[in-house]
Amino acid sequence: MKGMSGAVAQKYSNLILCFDGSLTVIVINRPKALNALNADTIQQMSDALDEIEADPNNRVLIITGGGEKAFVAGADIRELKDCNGAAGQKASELGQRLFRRFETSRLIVIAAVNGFALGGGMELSLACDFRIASEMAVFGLPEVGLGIIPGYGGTQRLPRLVGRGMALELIATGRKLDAQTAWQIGLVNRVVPAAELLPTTHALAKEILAQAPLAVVAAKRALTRGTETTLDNGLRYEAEEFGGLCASTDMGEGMTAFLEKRAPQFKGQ
Ligand code: CO8
Repeated sequence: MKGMSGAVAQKYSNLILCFDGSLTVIVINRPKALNALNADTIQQMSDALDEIEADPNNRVLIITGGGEKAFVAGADIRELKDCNGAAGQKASELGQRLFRRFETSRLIVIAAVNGFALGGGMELSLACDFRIASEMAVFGLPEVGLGIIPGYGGTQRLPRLVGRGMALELIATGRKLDAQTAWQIGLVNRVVPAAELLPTTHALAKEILAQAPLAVVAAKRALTRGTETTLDNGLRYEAEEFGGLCASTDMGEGMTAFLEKRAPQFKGQ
């Protein structure tokens, strides 16, 4: 895989997995359909996540799209068009369950958005912890133009990220956004030239991996739980997490290393 190092596994027909120490990259790889998410791909992503989470050494996950054009161009319209009401609701719930797992996973999940991130593809990126975009990225939720609405969490996560007014404008018009505009409204953390996307995302992952593992997990958990409840509850979660970390070996190591003016050797304990 261009721009990636580490062991490559190709046991999934629609995904490529690259393992590089504690970092894993999932490449969604159906370039002929612009990586559209069909039921098989959703299932394979769920299986891959099981596999990645089962190894405690894995701590950061990057999700990106295969080929030159797309991150993910949405749910697979060929499959969707035959959905009746009940099947549609089930399909929506299936994708929602997978995407929710990225949000609640102990892994830090980064979307490296390399091209079209439309419909379910943009929704996938919204369920990641943050998004880094190539200059070629195009975001949009065009579902209302197909007679549906975002069904993989877009109506819920987009307003939480960019505010209700902006979210409803984007959803109700189905308008597409270039990467720079996505950055201006706070949808992506940064925009980089296409060739820099994976190196930048890897460098970010390495920065995270250099920190105390339990602290990173606790920070994500506190943020995720806290932003879904009242401030008082969130502050309680934060204090609980803080207290838990004060009992960790890595806290002793981090602070001792600081005082001894050396790099810490964290053990994830
Ligand atoms: N599903 C299936 N096939 C797709 C999709 C898709 N979402 N997007 C592209 N493709 C296919 C095309 O049909 C085409 O296939 P073929 O070569 O066999 O005709 C191939 O990919 C290449 O696409 P284009 O020729 O259209 O490429 P262009 O460069 O001309 O256009 C676009 C690129 C602008 C990305 C265009 O392909 C497009 O508009 N795609 C559809 C985008 C879209 O509407 N996405 C939203 C889908 S609905 C959704 O995501 C709902 C999510 C919630 C679902 C919850 C329940 C399941």
